[in-house]
Amino acid sequence: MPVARPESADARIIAHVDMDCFYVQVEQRRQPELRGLPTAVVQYNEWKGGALIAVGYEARNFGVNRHMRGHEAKETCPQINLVQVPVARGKADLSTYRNAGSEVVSILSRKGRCERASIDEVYLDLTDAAKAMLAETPPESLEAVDEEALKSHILGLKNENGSDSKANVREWLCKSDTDHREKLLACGALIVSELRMQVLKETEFTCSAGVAHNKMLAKLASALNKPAQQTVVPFSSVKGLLESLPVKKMKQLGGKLGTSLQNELGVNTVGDLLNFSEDKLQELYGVNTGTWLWNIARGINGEEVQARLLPKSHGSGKSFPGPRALKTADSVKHWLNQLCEELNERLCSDLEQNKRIARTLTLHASAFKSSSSDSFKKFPSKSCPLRYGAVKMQEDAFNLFQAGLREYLGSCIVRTEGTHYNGWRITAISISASKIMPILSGTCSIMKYFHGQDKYVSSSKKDEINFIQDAPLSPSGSENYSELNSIEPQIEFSAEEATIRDSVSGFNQQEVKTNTRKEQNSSCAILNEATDSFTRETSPSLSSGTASCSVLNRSMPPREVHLDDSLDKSMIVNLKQQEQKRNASKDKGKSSILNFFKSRNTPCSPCTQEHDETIQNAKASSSLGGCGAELNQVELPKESFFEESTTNIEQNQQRREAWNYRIEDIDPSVIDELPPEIQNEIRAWVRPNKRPNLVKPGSIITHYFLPSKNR
Ligand code: TTP
Repeated sequence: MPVARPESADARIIAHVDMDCFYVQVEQRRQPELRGLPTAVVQYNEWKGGALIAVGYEARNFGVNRHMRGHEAKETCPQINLVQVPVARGKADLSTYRNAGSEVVSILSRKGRCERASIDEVYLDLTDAAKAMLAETPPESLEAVDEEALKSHILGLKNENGSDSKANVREWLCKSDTDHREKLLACGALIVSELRMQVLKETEFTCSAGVAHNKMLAKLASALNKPAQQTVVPFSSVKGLLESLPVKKMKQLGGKLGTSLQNELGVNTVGDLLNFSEDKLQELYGVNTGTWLWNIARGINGEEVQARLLPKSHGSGKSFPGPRALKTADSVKHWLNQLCEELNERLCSDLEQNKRIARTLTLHASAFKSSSSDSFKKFPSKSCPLRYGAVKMQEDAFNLFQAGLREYLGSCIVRTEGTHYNGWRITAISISASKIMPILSGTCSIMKYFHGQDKYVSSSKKDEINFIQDAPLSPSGSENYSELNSIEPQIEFSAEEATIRDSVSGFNQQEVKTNTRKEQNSSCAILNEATDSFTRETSPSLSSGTASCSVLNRSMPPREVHLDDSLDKSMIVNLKQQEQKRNASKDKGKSSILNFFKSRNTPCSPCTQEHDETIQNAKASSSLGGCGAELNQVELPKESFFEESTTNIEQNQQRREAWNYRIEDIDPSVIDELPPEIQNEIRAWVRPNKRPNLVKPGSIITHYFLPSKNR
């Protein structure tokens, strides 16, 4: 939904920079012999030569467009060069393009606040840079104006395309008797042309840009003159730009809202909106949307450029159209494994390069049932706390799929294993990692923890620990940059939630050792270890502390654990506040532990053995109040606790750790539903002061949850 934001009275200088036929340029840089030749990038696929996803400007001159398939492009332009998107794990691998985008971002971000809006576009707030230029070297003082700046398109400038266009542009840029805002805009144009030249020099890529007083106008302008050009929108030209702009071309009006404006109000251009009062628009579309529509008709848009160079979520997905739809659990598992491998790689490199970790794993799918009246029912998205490591992620993703499928089919007895076809088909599936945050600085606990841990830490791991210590405290931004290969909806990250605690609750401490053996990727292994350590260090500030520390003796050598002096006090306050807030808002009736208890005796519990760690982590997170409120958690299967044996005390203890945080959140009515022999024990937990620290070997509850053969 669009959000109406008032514009500040002070003039801002905003640029939108968009790469030209980006994937084609990346391929042409890789194969310079393709430069200047008609070229397109095609998504691998045997059907009609695959789908075109990027078309070079030379090919566009021959009439090739992105809606064509490879064969049609060949017919239209026989000499076209079709380059296939790199493939990895049976699906498109966009890492080359992503990295190329990052190269550009690193250059563009040199002059002001930079927001990476997609794989190949950024917004820049150049207000400060423009003000500085105006104060130090105003355009009118320049002896020579850069050639690239002289090629700018200044909207509304007379004789813009005439023979003396450059002279006109020079005159506009260097005008001394104009208003302050226009002068700043001229400075912005000079800065952007310089940046674009720098991008070309350092990356060999061309880009186009729009320079205006707000994001909306800058974005509209950048598309007006492509490739390798820039367009400037003076205040006086805003009306002219918008009055003939088709309403559907406006960001956020391409869908239902735009259609409604067309069909119900006869609004075909943005300018047509000027015929409606703000009251009328509010009456029709609500206060917020009404005001937003009224604003955009006048070119008003107060949206800030967010300082964000990194994506807010990572996603990996694949579609299986038509006959390629997945019909068996085995095939779904196979593809989920591929997607998880890719996602895990990207998360690990994000961790390594940017010192960030993700907290939530979400699965989305599109499905249909072959014989059902509600065949249009949506496959529910499912989330759980994210655990690093491809194997764990694969297990969790498949559990999420099974949970989603059960709900989708609305059936209690669903076979989700093997090759049996159950009448469902999956036409697209994706997983995403969200709630990404920097690893907190302000504590050197992790460093301390690893000090002397050489047997666990390779040299590269040591580097990583260093950056863990150096990482910034707060998240780098609060808005998503949607990756193009991801089909997930973007999940908002609230800066308010900048705590690592919930995320680390998802890491199974028991697996620390095995991770270092099992996981190939050192970053992930180290993260599991590091975050375990972090849990132990930070928990005391939030709960009693002793319980969280007790696990130290298990998988790691003993060490002194204390709340690090350098742990930022404000962070602790912040964590406590969040804890209280979550406590207050939590819907007890929906806590995952409640689900667990409920599912204990329901016939809907799945017959398949689901991995207990997911459940454990999901439960831990939920009981910690982490994501539970907003996530569609996996229903907890009874089997998750059935695998325990009485000798596995540490494991029990560990599970109890997770419960300990929020045992008081258990709805008392749930306890009443339990068999009397375990009610007392649960009640003892619920009374914090009397809560035992350890599950006793002979604990009734341990027996209760054991498989019957072991009872
Ligand atoms: P765009 O910026 O939409 O287009 P473009 O850069 O190819 O061309 P233009 O000069 O007109 O801006 O997309 C950026 C890249 O994203 C594009 O090169 C390929 C990729 N992409 C897809 O993979 N699928 C899509 O549907 C679209 C639109 C783009």
